Amino acid sequence: MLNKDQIAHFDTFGFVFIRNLLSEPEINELSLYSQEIFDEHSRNTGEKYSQLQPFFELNSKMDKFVVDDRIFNSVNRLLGDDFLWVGSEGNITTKSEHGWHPDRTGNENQVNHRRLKVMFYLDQTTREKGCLRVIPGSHNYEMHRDIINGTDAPPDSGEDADYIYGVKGREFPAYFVESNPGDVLFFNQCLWHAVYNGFPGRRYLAMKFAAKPENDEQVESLNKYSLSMFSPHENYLNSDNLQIRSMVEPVLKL
Ligand SMILES: O=C(O)CCC(=O)C(=O)O
Repeated sequence: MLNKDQIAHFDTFGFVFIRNLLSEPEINELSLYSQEIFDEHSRNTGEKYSQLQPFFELNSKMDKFVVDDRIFNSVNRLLGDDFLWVGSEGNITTKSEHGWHPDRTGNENQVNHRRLKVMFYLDQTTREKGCLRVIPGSHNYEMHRDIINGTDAPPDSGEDADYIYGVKGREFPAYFVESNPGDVLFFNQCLWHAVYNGFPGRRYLAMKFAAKPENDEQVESLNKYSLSMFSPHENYLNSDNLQIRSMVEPVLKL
């Protein structure tokens, strides 16, 4: 579980990156189960690269990672009680660049609604080779909006930015999340982030969560960005695991 300093890091900078959260056998197991899902998708569609959503929900062998204390209790610490399952992704990427963007934006009330992505990079990534870059603190509303106004993307277009304050995206000062298999990134989805120097076959998985929404505007934003969460996967709705059901059943009452 995250300690006090790690929580403070997340609160201030909008992310916390935990090295070696999963042991080598654990990450090998997660990679193996993920590959089973990717391979089945390839067999069914002929596609070599994939962006699959849902992902963890598809294979019950993955449940243990979702409810693992180091993950589940950390999410609880970051989002508070009664947090919700939003969904999950498995990606084999091809693009070498994914310009600057936040996954979620909106007004102050919506940006302050905590939505969290827990990311597992299955391949090593470095500054020169496709690591995620984040702008620390850019989940804070004022900075979040300032950056929107400082990019070359049309305001509120949702488009990725090539320039921020006139600086070319790949040159913009950032924190480089250089990841080795087993490292886990917890990040606020309002944080500005980008990827440069990506390579084909780069794999990452993500679990997505939201704090219990406190008002209609926050529910509206969940509807806008995460409509599929309102129809939770049947494997989760019918799960024997109480922790899994605790994250999906309340969604049906929103
Ligand atoms: O490819 C990655 O590492 C992250 C992609 C991204 O920007 C996102 O998931 O929002």
